Amino acid sequence: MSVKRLLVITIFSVTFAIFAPTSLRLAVAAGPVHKMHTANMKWWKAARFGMFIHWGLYSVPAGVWHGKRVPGYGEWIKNNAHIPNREYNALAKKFDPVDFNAEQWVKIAREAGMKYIVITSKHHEGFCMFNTKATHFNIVQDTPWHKDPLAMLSAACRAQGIKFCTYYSIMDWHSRDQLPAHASATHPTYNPTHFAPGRAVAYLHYMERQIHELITQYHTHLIWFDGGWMHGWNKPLARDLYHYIRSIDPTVILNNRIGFGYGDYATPEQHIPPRGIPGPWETCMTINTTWGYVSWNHKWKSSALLIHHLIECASGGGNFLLNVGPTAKGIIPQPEVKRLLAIGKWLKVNGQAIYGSHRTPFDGKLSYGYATQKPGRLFIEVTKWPRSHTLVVPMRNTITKAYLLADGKKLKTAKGPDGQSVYLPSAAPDPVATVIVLKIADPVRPLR
Ligand code: FHN
Repeated sequence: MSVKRLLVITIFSVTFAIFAPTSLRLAVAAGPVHKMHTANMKWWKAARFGMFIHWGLYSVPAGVWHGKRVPGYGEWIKNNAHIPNREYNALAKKFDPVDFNAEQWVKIAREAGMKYIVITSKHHEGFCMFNTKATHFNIVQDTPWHKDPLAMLSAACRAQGIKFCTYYSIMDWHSRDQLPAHASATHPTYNPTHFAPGRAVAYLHYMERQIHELITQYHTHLIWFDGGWMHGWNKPLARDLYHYIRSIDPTVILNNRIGFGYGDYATPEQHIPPRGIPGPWETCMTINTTWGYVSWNHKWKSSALLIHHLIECASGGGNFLLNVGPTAKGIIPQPEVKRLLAIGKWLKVNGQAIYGSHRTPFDGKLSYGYATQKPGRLFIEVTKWPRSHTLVVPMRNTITKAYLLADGKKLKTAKGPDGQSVYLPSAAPDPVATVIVLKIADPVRPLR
């Protein structure tokens, strides 16, 4: 590994996440993962594409407080608009997601080609989106709806062959065990919180009760921790939590934001590390520029860009966890659904190049797109159709067969000084990304 790459990785691991009060900062949290991996990473590595769901009380104000747009992520509104606890808690009485339909949400994920769902069971706001005995501040007890969306989603996932997973924030703006950065009756700033004196272990036990519920009630396949930058979260606490989870169910996958080197995979956020990073990793990303629903945020990424992002993740050996932010009524916004279905349509034709694939064998960037591979096959995802209608693949291997993945149409090839040339049709069959399959007898021997 180059010194530059090592430096980048080190910076990732140190930058767990630092937030300015009303920030829209893009946190990065990648870095070394703990030696004790769960043995159960196989499905996750093959999955490549998952759905992140940020849904909580924050979907009620939807980015507007006292008639004013609040800049920043929707799920940060309690912090960013400096909302006192009493006022924020009252939002629960207005949270009535009568249009929620678990089967439909899971169907959208399935049709998008996603293999797992990670939903916020508790975000920084502290509101629990599941039936917990550890606090009444939860969707079943505190809202007029009185239902448990995680139970319904977990069942729908099981029925539709999708892995059900949960997000859990260590930082908690509601808990009495944590104190806000700047306490004020009228204008508090929560982030970053710190433990109330002597309350760290009590809070650890609260978390353990809830994690136990997530594992035993909902059979979460993975726990996606976050918010570990709160002051006081330390290695002994992370270690205890880690071993506690392993003792209940050693197959549960954990992301690395439990902190201090624990966890199974790295989690770059809102960016894709060029050509990936060593070890398992997953980029999480928003479709617009917020995780939680914001009624006035319409900065949608195009379907083409999202497909390119998915390919780039797979090409770097990583997963892509793409977020949706449902409304307070329980609807996944239409612009998100539209994009997800477009990705699903592309994956229906080209999924072989993505699911269960391995990272590119090439160190350098390919001018015309990306590469992924499986034993005996190299896939080239062409995102920039070359004007010369020729791909030069920088490898020594002889190609035994070349064809378009979409329709099996054979392509001519020839050996040249810079590698293997593949002769393409004059126009790209798929302007977003056309996949070329190259059959080869041996593992790829790159020229650069
Ligand atoms: O602060 C959160 C943010 O709201 C969102 O949940 C993202 C998703 O990865 N994680 C945190 C920032 O790193």
